[in-house]
Formats: sequence, structure tokens, C-alpha cells
Amino acid sequence: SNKEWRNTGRRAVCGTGRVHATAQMNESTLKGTRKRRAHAPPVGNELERLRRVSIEGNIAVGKSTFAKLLHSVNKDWDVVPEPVGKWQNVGTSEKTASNLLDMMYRDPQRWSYTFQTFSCMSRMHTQLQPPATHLLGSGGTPVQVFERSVYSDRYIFALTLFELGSINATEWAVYQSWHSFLLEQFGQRLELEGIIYLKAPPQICLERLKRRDRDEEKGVKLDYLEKLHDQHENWLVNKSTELHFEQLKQVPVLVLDTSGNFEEDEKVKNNLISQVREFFSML
Ligand code: DCM
Ligand code: MG
Repeated sequence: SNKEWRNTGRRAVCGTGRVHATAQMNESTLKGTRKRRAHAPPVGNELERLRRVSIEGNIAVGKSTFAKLLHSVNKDWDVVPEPVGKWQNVGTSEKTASNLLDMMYRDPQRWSYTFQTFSCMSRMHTQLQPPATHLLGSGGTPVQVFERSVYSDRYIFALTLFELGSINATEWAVYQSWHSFLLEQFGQRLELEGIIYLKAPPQICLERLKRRDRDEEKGVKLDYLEKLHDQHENWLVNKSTELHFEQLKQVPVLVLDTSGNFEEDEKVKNNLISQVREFFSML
């Protein structure tokens, strides 16, 4: 069964959150794997070794920059960007295209639910794509690095917008109902083996947000970044957020302090990279 595969397949996770690769695989494991990965090319072991990790963190903390940095260090680490371009350009023709990101920030009460539906759906779409074939032929340990995940969509953004009253109780119930249903249906195809949490004070994120100067985000206030920061802490550090997926509770989390200038300071950069390398090696 799926559950068996999860526990005996690629790794076993013990209570402390430390991960041990399992050396043995039984027949049902292999069968389950093949079946599950039917959409991907038959590359055997390489697919078994593929690890999927998301980068989480506040708005403008530096997720995209960090992800690119990872890819530049090791080509076996492949980045799957957040599909934010799709949210800025919704529609089938130029005439009807709308910027849902902008609409949400301008009128949160009206558009937050719609935005959260669309962003999570487009992320599922991206996250379900098979890994790039070059990743699987290199002989290394391939890692797919996602910028955020279907989990932060729910446990960071949708939850915060609900707590702030931008998503009402009915919308929140509807959201949670389809989110749980879809995640259960897609099962392991959406699951992660690790999470990297980039952490920096909200004030620093605000400065980075201003520097990046995305039009839609001009109205984002420190308050909101503080709320999102607390939400990340509750989920990934304090572990006080109520989660609805058993596997998610077991996923190891690497917390990286990215308040320093990791783009330019070689020492800071190398320190972060070596922590990531070590983290990946135990997944
Ligand atoms: N965003 C959101 N809800 C989500 C995911 C993203 O409101 N579920 C917003 C936050 C940012 C932008 O999309 O304004 C993504 O930017 P970044 O990747 O820098 O956080
Ligand atoms: Mg980004």
C-alpha cells in the first residue's frame, strides 16, 4: 500500500526528525515506485535518489536569489521557480488578462480567496511536472528545489489572510476542503523530503522588498511581514501550527539565517551552502 511505501521506501524518519536512508527495498516498494512514477522516464535508481525540497521564507527574504545560488553551485540541484508570472497575467487573451496579484493587494477582502485558489492550483501544476531529464542522468544525487510549496500556500498565506479577515470563514472552509482533498489525491507526488527555511527579521525583508520594487507590492507594510514571519516561526520552528498531513509533520527543516548579505559576502555564502550540502546528504 502507499503507506507501506512511504515507510519502507526511500527512507525512514524517526521521531527526532533525523533522516536515515534505508538500504533495503522490498518488491512492493519497487512496484509502488514504478507505478507512482509512471509519468517519468525510466531511469531507475536516479529517480529513487531524487529529493524534493522547498525553500520557504518571508516575502523578499531572498528565496529566488538563494535558489539560483544553489543551482550555480551544483547543477544536480535544479530550481523550480514560483509561478508568480502566471498570477500577474491571468486570462486567455491579452484583452481579458488580469493581474490577480495586484488585485489581491488592492482589495484583499474581495480577491484574497480567488488569488489563493489560483496560486495554489498553478503551484500544484508546476510541482507535478516530472523533473528535468538532465537531472536524472548525471550520476549524482539530484535535488529538485521548489520556491515555496502547497504547504506554505495554506499554512502561511491562506491562514494569515484568514486570520486577518481577508478570507472569510466560509471561504476558509472551502479552501481547506479542496486543499486537503487534492493533496490526499495526489499523495506522494506532491510530498517533500525536506524544507529549507530562510529566516531574516521582517525589517530586513521590507528593505529587500523595497529594493526589488515589484509594482504590486508597493503597499506591503511591515505589519504584514511581521505576521507572515510569525506564521513561518509557528509552522517551522515552534511547530505550533496545526497541520493536516502526517508526512508533513515528519519533514526535516533546515533553518538558515539569511539576514547577512549572502549574495556578496563569500564567507556568509559558503557557510550557507555547506549547511545545505550537509542537509541534502542526510535526506
Ligand atoms: N503570495 C501570496 N500568497 C501565496 C504565495 C505568494 O500572497 N500563496 C505573494 C507574496 C508575494 C508574491 O506572491 O507578494 C511572491 O513573492 P516572493 O516569492 O518574493 O515571496
Ligand atoms: Mg521570489
